[in-house]
Parts: sequence; C-alpha cells; structure tokens
Amino acid sequence: MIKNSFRRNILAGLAVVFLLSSCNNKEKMLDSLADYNNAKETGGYHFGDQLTLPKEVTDHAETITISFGEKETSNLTIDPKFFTLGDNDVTFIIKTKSGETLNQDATINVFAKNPEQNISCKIVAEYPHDPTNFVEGFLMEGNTVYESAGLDGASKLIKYTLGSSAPDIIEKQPADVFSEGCAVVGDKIYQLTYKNKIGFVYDKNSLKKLSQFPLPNVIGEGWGLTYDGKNLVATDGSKNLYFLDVNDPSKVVRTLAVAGYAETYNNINELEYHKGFIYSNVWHQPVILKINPETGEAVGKFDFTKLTRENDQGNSEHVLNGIAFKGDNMLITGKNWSKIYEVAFQ
Ligand SMILES: [Ca+2]
Repeated sequence: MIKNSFRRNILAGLAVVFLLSSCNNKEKMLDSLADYNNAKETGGYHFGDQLTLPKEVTDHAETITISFGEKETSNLTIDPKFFTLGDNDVTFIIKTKSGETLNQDATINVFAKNPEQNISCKIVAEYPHDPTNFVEGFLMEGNTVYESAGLDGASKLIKYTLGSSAPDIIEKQPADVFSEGCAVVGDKIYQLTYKNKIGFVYDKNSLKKLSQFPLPNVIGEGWGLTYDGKNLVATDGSKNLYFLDVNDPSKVVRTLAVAGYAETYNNINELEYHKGFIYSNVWHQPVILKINPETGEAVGKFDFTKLTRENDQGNSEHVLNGIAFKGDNMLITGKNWSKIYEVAFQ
C-alpha cells in the first residue's frame, strides 16, 4: 500500500511538472512570437523574405500555419501569391509538440521586393490645356484627347484634338454630379463619379450618355479609371487598385494594394494602363508611379516636382492629375494646368 501510494504521488508530481513546463513553454512561445511580430511590424518585410521565427517557437512547434482571410499557408515566405502589399492582418496557428493548438493575431507589413527605379524623362513637346478644367480623367486615342473634368456644377466630359484649345464636343453633367476618372473600352467611355456612387457609360463618338451603373460598395469614392484590355481598373483614394468586370463594373474582380520598397502609397489617383504596366499619380505628390499590375509593386517612379511647381500657381489643389500615352511617350497635365506635356522616357 505504502509503495503504491508513493508511486501514485510520484506520478502525480511528474504530471504537475509536465503541465507546468507545458504552460511555461506555451507562454514563452506566445510571448516570443508577439515580441518578434511587434519588432518586425515597423520595418516590415519585402516580397521574397523569409519569416525567421524565434527559437522558442520553432523548438516546440510541430507545425506553424499562417491564416489570412480565407487563405492559409505553412510556407513561411512572403510570397505575393499569399500576402498583399501593406498590412496583412494574419493569425498564426501553432500546433505544439505536446499536442496543443495556439493562436496569435499579428500584422505583417509587406513592401515591394526592390526599390522603385527613378525613371528620367525629358519634355519633347507642349500643348495647350484649358486651365478651367479640374482634370479627373485624361486619356488619348489617335490624336483625340478624352477628358473628364470634375467639381460640382462644372463637371463635364470633353473630347478635343491634341494641340487644339477648343473641344469638339462637350457633354455637361447635372450640377449635383462630380465627374471623376474615365476610360475608353471599344466604342464606349466609362466614367466614375466622386461621391454620387454611380458611374456612366457614353458613346465614344457622340459623348451621348448611354447608361449608368452603381459603383461597387467597397469603393468609397470614385477617383481614377483605366482599362487594361480585360478589366476596368479604378481607384478610390486608398492604396488599392480595384479591377472591375467590364461587363458589369459594379463587380470587383480583384483588389490590389500598391506599395514601394519602403512605403505604401495611399491616394492612388489618375491612372493609365500602357504595355503591361499601370501608371498612376498620387494625390498631392508630384510623382507618377509605374506599377506591376500582378503584384501591386511600384517598380518605377517619375519625379515631376519642377513641372508641378511651374503649373500649380501656388494653389496646393492644382495637382498633377492626368496621364495618357501618345505612342510610347507620356502625356501629363494637372488640375487647372494650362499645358499638356509630352515626355519621352530616357
Ligand atoms: Ca489616364
């Protein structure tokens, strides 16, 4: 009896020691994981980086899974197939060697794999631009410029020949509609509105309004618009590009955040798709980004500080906001600018 009771006590004692050490390990794992994630949050990761989790975690983990939205991965690499640029609010799911499952939330900040290349260019031509136009949408086809001008009471869609200062056709909006970005698809022009939550479709030749569509709920405000040959691509003043179904632009097909090597770009604005890349200016910044539409990485950057200073007349709202292409040269203008510049890349 004495022997049995002694044995029972020893077994109970061992179980307590085991439980205590298991609890201890569990706390250590969660604490060290939290410390690691907090330390990494500011500097972030770049696409291709490995997550090098602390030894306290890896020593006691059977499996480590990261869950993000409806996706899960056990590959601890910052892979664009799984992570998006900017904030990823993830949950770490750790199965310990002692059979427990631990969960911990974390924010994983992701930036582009490589620094943005500074692309230099030179002005090769200048054309007139109506300085009363608060440009929100700007594109060119052949020699014809299509332009959407904003503001309540002054919104309109116009078309004119590059070099001319008088429009061929003006289609005015009702006073309560604030026009935004526009894009040509076949014989139609699609146009967003700022806060009216609708978009319009026009006949490209006559600029007569054909129909309207509701903006997707996720788009807070209509900003820029372009067409990549498959989808309409819209911005709403956030860091996101929204790829819309061209047959039903109220449907978002894909959302992509935009970031460079060291920063996320918010206020992505007027857009232009050209030969596999999306070009976008950034509201209140005199820059144009060249964006990889597969990953959202800003791979290149144009600095138009000097042109913006020459054209904004000291008004901080007269920002660079118009990108079009004339062959492989870029046309740029801005809100209330009196010129359109043709620039060649160098
Ligand atoms: Ca454009």
